[in-house]
Amino acid sequence: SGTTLAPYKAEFLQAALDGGILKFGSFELKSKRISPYFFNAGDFYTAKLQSAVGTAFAKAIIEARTQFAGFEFDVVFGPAYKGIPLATLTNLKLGELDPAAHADTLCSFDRKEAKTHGEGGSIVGAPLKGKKVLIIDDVVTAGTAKREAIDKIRKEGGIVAGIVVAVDRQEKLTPPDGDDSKPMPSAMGELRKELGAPVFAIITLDDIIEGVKQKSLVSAEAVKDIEEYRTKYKASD
Ligand code: OMP
Repeated sequence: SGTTLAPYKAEFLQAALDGGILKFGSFELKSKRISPYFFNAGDFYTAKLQSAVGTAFAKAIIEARTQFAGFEFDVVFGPAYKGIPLATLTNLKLGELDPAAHADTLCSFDRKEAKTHGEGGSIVGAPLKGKKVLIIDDVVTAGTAKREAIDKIRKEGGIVAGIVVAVDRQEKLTPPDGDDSKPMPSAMGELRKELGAPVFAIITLDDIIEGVKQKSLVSAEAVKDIEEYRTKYKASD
């Protein structure tokens, strides 16, 4: 039952499971929610996994170019720290997979602390001024980390052309009164509305559940825990 994942999504999920990047257990998130799964993009540290993650981002972006009319960008930008290798690998693979469109696509990242000597500034790589910038990052839960990147890019004179992350956890935002039982939209959905630009992921929580069920890669108990978590925290959009 259910739909089959696109090959690039299934391959990415398999690589994340094989590499121990996607883990099952009990994890406290930045938001303090206790999650039965966690995706750690910092663990893509073998050549094979780096190739897999760069390829998956590049394919998701190439696919998105066919989906969203007018989606174009000059620079792929990775927010420090975890976004830095992700953006670099993505740009490398974009150029390899689609040289006609991406052989000259630019890449840059930010410093956590602005440098006051030498070349100075807080951006390393391609300058952002007047450029259309695609943000590449690991995971979106509440979207806080991505908002910081948007502010930084705008301060540098760049135009945010979109956001692509490895995993969209599809969780609802917490309302101001803290009542998590209320229906609420997702961080990805809110960012999409605010930017009026493509905001997408290689895989979503729905894809993860679909994929692990079809391949029986994960214990039935872990799948049940994740489905319960999805029911509890799933966003309304
Ligand atoms: P938000 O800024 O709330 O969207 O949280 C996203 C950040 O949380 C990521 O950039 C990670 O630092 C961390 N995180 C993960 O890396 N993987 C997960 O599966 C979940 C989180 C998280 O804490 O929500």
